[in-house]
Amino acid sequence: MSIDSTANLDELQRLHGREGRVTLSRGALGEVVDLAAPGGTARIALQGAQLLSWVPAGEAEVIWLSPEARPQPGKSLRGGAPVCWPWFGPHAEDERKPAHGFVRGAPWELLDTEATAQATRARLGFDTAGKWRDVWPHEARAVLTVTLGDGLTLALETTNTGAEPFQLSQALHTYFAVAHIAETSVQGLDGCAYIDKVGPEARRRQEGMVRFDGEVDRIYLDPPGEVVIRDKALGRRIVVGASGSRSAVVWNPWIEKAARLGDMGADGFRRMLCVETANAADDTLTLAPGARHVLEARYRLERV
Ligand code: TA6
Repeated sequence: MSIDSTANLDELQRLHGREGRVTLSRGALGEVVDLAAPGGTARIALQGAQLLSWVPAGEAEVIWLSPEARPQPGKSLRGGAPVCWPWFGPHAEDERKPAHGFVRGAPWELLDTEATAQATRARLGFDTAGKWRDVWPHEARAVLTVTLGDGLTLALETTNTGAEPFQLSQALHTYFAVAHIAETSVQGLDGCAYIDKVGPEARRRQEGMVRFDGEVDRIYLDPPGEVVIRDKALGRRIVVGASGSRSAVVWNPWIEKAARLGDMGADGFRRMLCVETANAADDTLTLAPGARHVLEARYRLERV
């Protein structure tokens, strides 16, 4: 459902709004759903089902959004948590197809919302329903459930609604806010094999923590458990738990690539780090007709 009039926005608010917990609005970032719960607040854009903000109670923003983020139809905002689906990165056979699939800049439907004593939830859906056949010759439904409680959970469920199996690679491409990338490190990947995408593609093994003094673009294979962003300057850790995933992407574009991207803002690369919960590379799945798969990322913030 795309929202193209104030009346529709009012209608959505009537259907899905919840006093003090779920609010729909339209502003500079397009149509957004604001969630509030005792544990904090979150914001999701209806275009791309893109998480734009998560602020745990009493804390500073956890999600990085470029100061130059401007809504454009068909394109995700730079930052937040774009949904890369039904493929991650460049298309395997046809590089003219959009990178990271075709739903991150497309309108999603707000399916329902829920508020309990502890949590507020919104579910957004996207159905290929034949409409995307020239880009992707399969039929599938994606449902993203965003649950805001003490932490924040993104669960992306894919169902093969067609008659043929298809390959699925995907990522919850979350941009986290950090005080300074050079004082940030990532723990939990020591000993993991990874595909290094900077320069000629190569397979390597992580030794110790991931640190940043240049471009990093890696697909880690089989991370053993939680991946932790240690932000020394802010005195906090962002803990990323996952299920339905056997790969994690760590990305910072650094200076030149950030300049090439053109929408990162001055020095934006210093303030962000992507840790993406994925099914990518060796972790690409095959989904049989009727089969479903849930990729889940669970975030919590810890003070150190
Ligand atoms: O996940 C890392 C990555 O695939 C990088 O290679 C990088 O260029 C990035 O995502 C952002 O892609 P985008 O298409 O949003 O510019």
